[in-house]
Amino acid sequence: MKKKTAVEPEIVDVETNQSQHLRHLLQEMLRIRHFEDKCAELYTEMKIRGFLHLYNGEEAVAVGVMQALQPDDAIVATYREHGQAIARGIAMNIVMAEMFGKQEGCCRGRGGSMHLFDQEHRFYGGNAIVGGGLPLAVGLALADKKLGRKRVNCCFFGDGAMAEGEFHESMNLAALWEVPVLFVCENNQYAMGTALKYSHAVTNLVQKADSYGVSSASVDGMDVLAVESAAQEAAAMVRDTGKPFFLECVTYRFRAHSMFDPEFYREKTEVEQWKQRCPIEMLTKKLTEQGLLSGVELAAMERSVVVEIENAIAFAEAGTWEPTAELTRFVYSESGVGR
Ligand SMILES: Cc1ncc(C[n+]2csc(CCOP(=O)(O)OP(=O)(O)O)c2C)c(N)n1
Ligand SMILES: [Mg+2]
Repeated sequence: MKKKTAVEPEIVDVETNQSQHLRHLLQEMLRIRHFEDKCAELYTEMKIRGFLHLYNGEEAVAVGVMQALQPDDAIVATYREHGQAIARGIAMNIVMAEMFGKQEGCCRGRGGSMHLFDQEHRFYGGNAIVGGGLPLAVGLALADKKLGRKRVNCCFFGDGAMAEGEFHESMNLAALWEVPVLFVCENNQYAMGTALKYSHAVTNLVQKADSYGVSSASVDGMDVLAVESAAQEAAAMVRDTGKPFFLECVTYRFRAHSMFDPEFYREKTEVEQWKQRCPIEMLTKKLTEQGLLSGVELAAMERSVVVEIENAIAFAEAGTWEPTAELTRFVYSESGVGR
């Protein structure tokens, strides 16, 4: 047998790496989709309480953007953030336990669906206030600038947030101070029951970034590969220049705004039309046509996702409620206290 020497170059099969990566993207989107569908069921069973906003249809945005981020980068999200948390790598067990309100959750069950937070993953929430994450991201970016750290602070927010004062103040300061924020607008065309055209005088959203002198791009948010490549370019620009960038991802939510929404404001045919461009189905089709995914592989992928979710539910069910004696803990900050 030929002995391998230290100087022999590694044979890297680029083709295999690429196809593995594509399958990884598909798997990540499937994990989010199934997680969300299960959460809807658990909500009707009253295992999950409070408000619940699901991400079905928008998976390509979180998964695509997350590929461009490094472990040191920070993420700020909205109340529709399960997808970002899962794609960032926060264990599904921990996310599910948080949804159940159990102590084993990432916020000891005190945050729930809308307030997922995880220090280790630099995941700064989960925010119930529309536009509330925007100034936080600018603050995080200002800290990076002051400390001379080349990091990206990625802020996800909805089209509705762009009608809020906080969006305009944050864009203005980010541009003025030249701080590294990647603004990612998830334009799903609606803010609750209000279509974009009823709340924005100018519906071309990138124009708003242009008006602050912030570089921008708009991408098909149903195409995970397009999102990934736009996000790679945008994140590289933010990291290299230390300046903000605005990325609009045009997407659509397949489910209602929250669990209390009869959806009187949109036609079923419109929803069906968007479902024709389901990000998961589009990538599955692409991989299958290119011979990179067989039916057996897809079934195995789906099975592993189902098992992961079942395990997460079992973990959450077996979790503990925080004792009432601890009710006032964390009301004031306690330094050095872990999760
Ligand atoms: C400051 C503030 N105003 C109003 C609300 C009520 N509210 C909750 S979600 C929402 C719509 C936001 O839409 P968008 O930003 O497009 O996000 P999406 O739900 O579409 O992901 C509104 C108005 C709120 N939570 N915070
Ligand atoms: Mg919206």
